[in-house]
Amino acid sequence: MQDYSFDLTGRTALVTGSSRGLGYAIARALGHAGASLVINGTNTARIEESADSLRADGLSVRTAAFDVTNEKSVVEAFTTLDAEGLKVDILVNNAGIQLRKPMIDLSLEEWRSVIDTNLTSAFIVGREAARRMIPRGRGKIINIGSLMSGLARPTIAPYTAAKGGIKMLTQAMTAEWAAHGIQANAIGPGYMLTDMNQALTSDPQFDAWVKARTPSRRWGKPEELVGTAIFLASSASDYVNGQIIYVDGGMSAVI
Ligand code: GCO
Repeated sequence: MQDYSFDLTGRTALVTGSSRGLGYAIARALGHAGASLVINGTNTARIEESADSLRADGLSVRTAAFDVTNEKSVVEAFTTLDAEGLKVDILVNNAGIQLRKPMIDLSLEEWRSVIDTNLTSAFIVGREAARRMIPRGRGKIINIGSLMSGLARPTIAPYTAAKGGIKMLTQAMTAEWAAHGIQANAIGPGYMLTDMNQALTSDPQFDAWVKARTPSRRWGKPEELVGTAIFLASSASDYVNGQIIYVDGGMSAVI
């Protein structure tokens, strides 16, 4: 009988941008579901610290410090994992930044830094992972999109464009890789209580707007997103492909 469980035992998961926030929460949950972890970031000290706290939780963790926007360092990181016989079965493209500024005041460099980190990175890291998953005939790719994969608000244009791109990149991955046994899907977090949203949660007006605009009348907690990640990383989602699952308290469903 084919295993359609949520058990990730024997699988290895690479989560980009996983030293804190949503990435850390997702990595921790995949670890507790049985996966061995490769956590990533650019700040070596910070990912070592995060790795230690995950190991203290009894999880098997390896760190991989590389810049997801730098093609050479991504290729080198995967070559190092290959040399150690480490196969990435599950890739979570989570690394991302936010920049809040009216578009007319935005420089091309600022635009490009957000697009590179939030979109191009998923192509670069996704391509390296798929080059290894395709010969194995199986693999899971989970791209972290956003409510902004389908909706916009003022002052976050590059982020919105990148997250919209993530939704369609996910579908493009499905179009090219599903026949090789890869499932590529996305998650669209709503307004979550993360460091990235610190400036918003501490703004009483914005806080009130989120609570009024969200059908669940509250912000989401990172832990409320990880179940969806485990589902999309496991055999339970073997026939789910090219989808985005919004975890947003109903915000994208209701005007
Ligand atoms: C903002 C926030 C959002 C959230 C999230 C919502 O400035 O509106 O940063 O972009 O982070 O993406 O899904």
